[in-house]
Amino acid sequence: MIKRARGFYDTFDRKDGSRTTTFCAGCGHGIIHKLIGEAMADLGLQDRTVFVSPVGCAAFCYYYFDCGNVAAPHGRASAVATGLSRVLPDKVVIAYQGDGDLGAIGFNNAFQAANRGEHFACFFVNNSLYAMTGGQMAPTTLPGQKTTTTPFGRDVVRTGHPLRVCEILAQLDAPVYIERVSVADTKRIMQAKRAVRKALEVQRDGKGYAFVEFLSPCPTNWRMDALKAADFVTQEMERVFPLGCFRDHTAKPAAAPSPIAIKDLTALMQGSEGGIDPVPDPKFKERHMKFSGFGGQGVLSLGLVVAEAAGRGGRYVSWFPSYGPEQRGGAASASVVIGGKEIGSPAVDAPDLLVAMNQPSLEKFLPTVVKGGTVLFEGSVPLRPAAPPGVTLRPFPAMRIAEESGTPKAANTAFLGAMVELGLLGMPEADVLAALDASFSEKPALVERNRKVYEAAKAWVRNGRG
Ligand SMILES: Cc1ncc(C[n+]2csc(CCOP(=O)(O)OP(=O)(O)O)c2C)c(N)n1
Ligand code: SF4
Repeated sequence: MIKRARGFYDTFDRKDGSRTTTFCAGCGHGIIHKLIGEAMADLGLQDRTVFVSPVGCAAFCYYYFDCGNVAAPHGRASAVATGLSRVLPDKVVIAYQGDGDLGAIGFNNAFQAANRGEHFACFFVNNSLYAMTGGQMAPTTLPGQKTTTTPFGRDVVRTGHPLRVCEILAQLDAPVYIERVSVADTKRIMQAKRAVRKALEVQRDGKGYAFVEFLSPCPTNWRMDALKAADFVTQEMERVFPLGCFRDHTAKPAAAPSPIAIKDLTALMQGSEGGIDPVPDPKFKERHMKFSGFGGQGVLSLGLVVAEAAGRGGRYVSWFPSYGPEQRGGAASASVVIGGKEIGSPAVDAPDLLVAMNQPSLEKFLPTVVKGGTVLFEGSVPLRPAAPPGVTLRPFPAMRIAEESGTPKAANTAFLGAMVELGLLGMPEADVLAALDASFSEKPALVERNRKVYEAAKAWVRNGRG
């Protein structure tokens, strides 16, 4: 009977219940997985470990490792590991990334995490190309190496030189441990084993950032058998990527604290004042709202105030911003979901309430509003679209009211007043006002000015003009 590797699930039920991995024969990923699993188990870290899987041939790490698992988008494992290690400072966090994942699309994420000295172990698998997608050139491809996108061999004049990630990270002050190893033969695997263990000990002891690069064969895309692929690693790859330890500060006595270890996640989620726990209310019909306009008009803040007010009333809420590349002037929107139970998705594709503060957002989102829904839009827009069947259109001169009230930038607050007066929010006004005031906690001078705009908007609606 084949003994299972330590640190792995008994059977890979997330895959197919078997004990076989998805890796090709002779692939380095399988060896590296085994080294990590064993070290994690031997050091007694399994219950404390959160493993971040990348995109690439190792995308399915969560099939195998018997520990906490999170899957990251392509190139983002170091960013996800940063978040995890900061909110869960007592955990051991591992990011596992390929050379396409870390060296190309995710290089900046990985580099900045190393530079900040984030508290996780980054295991970097360098097989010199993008394996999962069929063997395209990666930043680590050797000069002259043939890949599907460099069929005549990598030409460094056209495509640059191989990226030596260990050497680059070794220029940074923060990393505690950096080593390049290989899994091409038994002797090298034993060194790799020591490196994996050391990187995990750095995590166990809270010392900081550890990085291990593995030179790893990919027989399939190199179009070689396993033995030839192992030779390619030792004879070709090692010439460009010399093995060795580039940094070892592990003997330093003082453990460095995580950059901003967030000790109490609950307190963070609830805000510094301490929040209100949501109250389950199965009868409450989930609301979907969209606040949209130009960046700089305060649509994101408007959504935040509405979400905050609903939260103060004991509802489950989500607030999901979306903005264009421009800081000012681009399209921006905030999706707010308010529920009586935990919210499945914060995305709002079919709002029952739309606030549109400009023409483009009105035109963009109006067709998405559900039957029975309401659209409150800036009355000065030049073109009034027709209302879709069953949708109520309400023009509202928010900009003029804000201007006449002395705070032209507070058109978003004018919309808030109008929504309350029209009964569109379905929540106590006291919660809305508390949320509005709280949104200016760092600029108290704006509280009264926004209240003035808010009251003017309500008066405008009350006087029958809404
Ligand atoms: C955002 C995004 N862009 C592109 C892809 C396609 N893609 C999947 S895996 C991969 C390359 C993975 O290469 P590497 O990180 O070297 O891992 P390997 O497969 O070699 O283990 C790419 C480009 C994707 N999944 N997501
Ligand atoms: S394609 Fe290459 S990296 Fe991917 S599993 Fe096969 S041998 Fe491993």
